[in-house]
Amino acid sequence: MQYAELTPFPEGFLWGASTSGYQVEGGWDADGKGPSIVDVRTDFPHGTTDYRVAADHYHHVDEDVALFGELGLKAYRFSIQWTRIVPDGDGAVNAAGVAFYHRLIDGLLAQGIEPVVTMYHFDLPQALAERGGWGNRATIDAFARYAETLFAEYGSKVTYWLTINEQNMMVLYGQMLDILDGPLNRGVSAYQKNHHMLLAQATAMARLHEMVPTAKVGPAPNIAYVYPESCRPEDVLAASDFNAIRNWLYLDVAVHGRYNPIAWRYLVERGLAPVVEPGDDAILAAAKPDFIAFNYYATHTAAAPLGEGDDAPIEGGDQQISMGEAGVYRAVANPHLAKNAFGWEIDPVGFRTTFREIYERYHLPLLVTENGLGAFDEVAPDGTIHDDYRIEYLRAHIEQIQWAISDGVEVMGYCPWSAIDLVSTHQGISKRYGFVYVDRGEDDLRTLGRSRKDSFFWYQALIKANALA
Ligand code: BGP
Repeated sequence: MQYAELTPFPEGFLWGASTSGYQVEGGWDADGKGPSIVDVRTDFPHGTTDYRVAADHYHHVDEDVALFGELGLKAYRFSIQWTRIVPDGDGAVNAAGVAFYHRLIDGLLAQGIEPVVTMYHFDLPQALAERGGWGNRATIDAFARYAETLFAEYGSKVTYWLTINEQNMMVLYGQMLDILDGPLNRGVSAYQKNHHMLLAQATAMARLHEMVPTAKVGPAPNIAYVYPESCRPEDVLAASDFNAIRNWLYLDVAVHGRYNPIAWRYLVERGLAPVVEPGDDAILAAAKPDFIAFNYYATHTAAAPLGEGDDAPIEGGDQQISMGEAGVYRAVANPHLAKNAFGWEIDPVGFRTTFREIYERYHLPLLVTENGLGAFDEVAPDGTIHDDYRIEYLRAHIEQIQWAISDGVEVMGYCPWSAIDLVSTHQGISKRYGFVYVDRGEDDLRTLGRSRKDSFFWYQALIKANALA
């Protein structure tokens, strides 16, 4: 639909930016922090760094927050590392870890920046992984206790909470990217773990509402609308199946407290359905999110499967490169879309479609917690960083947010990935996303100094105007 005039961004729109704890902080064992599954990883793709130093935000926190203030952020979405707060995942609380996030949150509030806190972003405590990870129901209780600690500590300062980052990506690609619960637990079905994470999420949402009635909480999956390759009815069905398996499974449980029927049928048919214990349904049904946060990078495109055994799976998928599944759908490239340097498609209009689909299904306010362009940024001899390709990407996506708002979708804010350069989930630090450049290479830590990219000044002006120029 087209409009004579677009609706302006509302007053108080949360123009923000995002990071996650393990990808930005470094200080992986500082001040009593315990190891998480990402800290103990050794199998990094050739030539890419681990997470021990990352962007060293742990030691640059005041400088970084000052830069976020200068950028004019209204919100900063970050994650708390479970192992800073509870080093072994389920035991004593580490006061120094608690203090670090007070310092961060207080710094943000002093700059007028709303903290948006993710409780868990891929960094399961290694001690819990050694006791069965998400396959062990005890991890649900450990997460609930950790969440209660966060609410008791930060509940008076933080309004916006996110439960689990990209649970759907952990289930679909977690083993490949080593972000679910480590190599120790590969024998247990990812959908049993998923069920336990859904219970952990529901428990945390309900507990937050009891402990901090003014707080607002939402799930934070990666939602990418799936197009059919063509209007051939079989392609449309395949896209509908992949939408149910990739997207709606997670949001239906989070919002309605019950499994999506098509996704459930898929799980049963494939022998993947989790064991649901008495009482689980009531836990899922009792929790109600206040909003939906979602990460969006691009849509996917699906075609009808060729037939059991005939589908050649695409090798090496990730969050944005789907692999297809024999008998369910074939993953195909969308010929109408360009790709970034890492093979991820770029689809701003699909962003608007994704907003509309989510809003029509769930009728809850939407907060974008990730969207952005990974690229190999170059520093010019005078120290400037001309990331006009990133500005283009962000501009095109922000335009589509305004179209979605004009469509009547309630959009709370936009937190692109990432506030500052950080380490990718599987492609190192050279795949940069930030408004702020961090001077380090994969192996060479260099100065770890910070500089503002061109996108920093562009976003600063946009936030000030509360509008696209
Ligand atoms: C999302 C994750 C982030 C982040 C981002 C970019 O899936 O929530 O943690 O890293 O994608 O992906 P990548 O780091 O693989 O480039």
